[in-house]
Amino acid sequence: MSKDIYVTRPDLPDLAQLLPMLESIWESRVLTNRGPFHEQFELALRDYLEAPALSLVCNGTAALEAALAAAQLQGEVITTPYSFVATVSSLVRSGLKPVFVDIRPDDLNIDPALIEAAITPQTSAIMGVHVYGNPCAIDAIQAIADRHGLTVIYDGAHCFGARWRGRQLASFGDFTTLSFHGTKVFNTFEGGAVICASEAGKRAVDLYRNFGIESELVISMVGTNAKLNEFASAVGLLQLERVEQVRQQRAAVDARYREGLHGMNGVAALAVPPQVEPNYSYFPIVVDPQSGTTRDAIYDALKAEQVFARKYFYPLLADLAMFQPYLSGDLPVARRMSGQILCLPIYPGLDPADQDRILRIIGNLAA
Ligand code: T4K
Repeated sequence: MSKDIYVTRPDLPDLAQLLPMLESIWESRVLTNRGPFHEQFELALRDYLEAPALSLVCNGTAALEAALAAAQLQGEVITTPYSFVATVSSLVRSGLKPVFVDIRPDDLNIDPALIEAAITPQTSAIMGVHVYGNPCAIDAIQAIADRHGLTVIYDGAHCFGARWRGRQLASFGDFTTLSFHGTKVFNTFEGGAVICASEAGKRAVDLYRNFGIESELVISMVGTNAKLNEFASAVGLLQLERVEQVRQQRAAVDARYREGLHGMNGVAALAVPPQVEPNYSYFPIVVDPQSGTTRDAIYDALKAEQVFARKYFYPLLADLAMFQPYLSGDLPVARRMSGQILCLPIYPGLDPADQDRILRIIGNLAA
């Protein structure tokens, strides 16, 4: 019987390298609150990501909420229905009203041509998601934001290390949030960061993540506890050394899938947009239901062979009961694509023989 294969398998640094770092934590007893590994990791990450300013936080959801708080938004935020639930729940938890705008079928990101029609006097920001690490229409979104005086926030949970026009994708917008969850292309077990266009933005995130505490006697904003601890920071420092190696290993998996899918009937890999250097964080395929097979049939066939692909992102966020109050208008592209998408396993060390088996299972249905 073959082993279970999941959509991802976390990549870990060498334990022998981590142990001395743990010893130093045990020695110092500095566990959190901007310890030495935190400070080192924050600077190293800022440099690696070519970020104007960066604050570490404890996960990608906290990063979203910190960015929203730092931007001091009110009213409505235009966003996408095609994402992980945290994107929209962070808006609602921050007292903001999500306004859903449909996506483009080619990259599954918010459609800039539809944004302006959704702007009202209550709109304060546009929040796009660089889904699977593919860039939103950055220039078009910025132009709209400039015309209407809106803040631009990107949920960059998928975009670690991806580049667009030679520049780190995470470095665009007023704020970009990152996730270092165990399932992500760069993980610190749990973790995240907010990249800020300004030092003032970083100061606000720094305050927010530490209860709004300025000094022992001054607490100046309603904040939370969203700090990254020393263990995660030590892991992050080691992971940074491995980014390029991991990217290359993922690239090989990506290439093998693309070659194997070539010529299959009704099943295609999502294309990499122009001017993008991918991070290979996900491997989404799009299944054309007119072709005789369906996304769900492929999902089920893989599952029967202990391959656990994932329907990221189905169901559509706008269809979740808790977000129904915010649904206005139709979202035909997002609804259609969320029924056609399937993310195949991709991670360093995925056995090529297992990949070929996955391709054979798909090929049997997409003949
Ligand atoms: N914005 C976007 C666009 C996001 O995609 C996410 C997170 C966020 C914001 C929020 O960031 P965080 O607050 O999470 O930092 C997973 C992840 O939990 C979530 O981080 C991620 N997006 C989302 C797309 O996927 P699940 O519920 O599908 O994860 P789970 O536990 O089913 O894991 C998938 C597979 O990975 C498992 O079947 C086995 C493997 N796995 C997982 C974990 C956690 C392991 O082998 N080891 C592990 O430790 O949500």
